[in-house]
Amino acid sequence: MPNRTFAIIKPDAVNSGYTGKIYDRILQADFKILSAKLMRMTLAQAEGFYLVHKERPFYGELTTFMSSGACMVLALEKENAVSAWRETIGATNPEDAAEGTIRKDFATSLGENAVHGSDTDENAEKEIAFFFTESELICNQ
Ligand code: IDP
Ligand code: MG
Repeated sequence: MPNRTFAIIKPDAVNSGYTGKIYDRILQADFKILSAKLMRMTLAQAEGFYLVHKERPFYGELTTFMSSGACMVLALEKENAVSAWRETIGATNPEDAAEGTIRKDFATSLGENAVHGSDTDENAEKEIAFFFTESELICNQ
């Protein structure tokens, strides 16, 4: 049974005009897009979304960056969606990301690394619910 993951095309990538190219990578990797929206997070939303990183030294930098401009949030579906999407995006630091991954091709730094991907099925469901209502996940109906 396919399951779901949550993705963000981050402000650095949207601002650089990579939204369409990253959308293509999502489709090429056979993810079904259950929902997608362009939005700009408030600082409070970014702080809530990344609450798990609250104690990390980069929390302020990260939440300021994530609320600095437009991003695209997406709910994706595929067999083993969480690990499949993390493989598609590559390592957190683009310098360590494998050839052909989104972060290798579009990210500029450890902080501004083009895309987000959930790390577990449980977090994927929480993250999808943070930005989407069930009725917005239109392909799932
Ligand atoms: P992930 O996005 O690959 O799951 P996490 O460790 O969960 O990586 O970190 C969340 C996000 O925080 C990263 O994608 C990146 O944007 C940012 N980040 C992680 N480590 C650092 C750091 O050392 N400095 C600045 N930003 C960081
Ligand atoms: Mg993470």
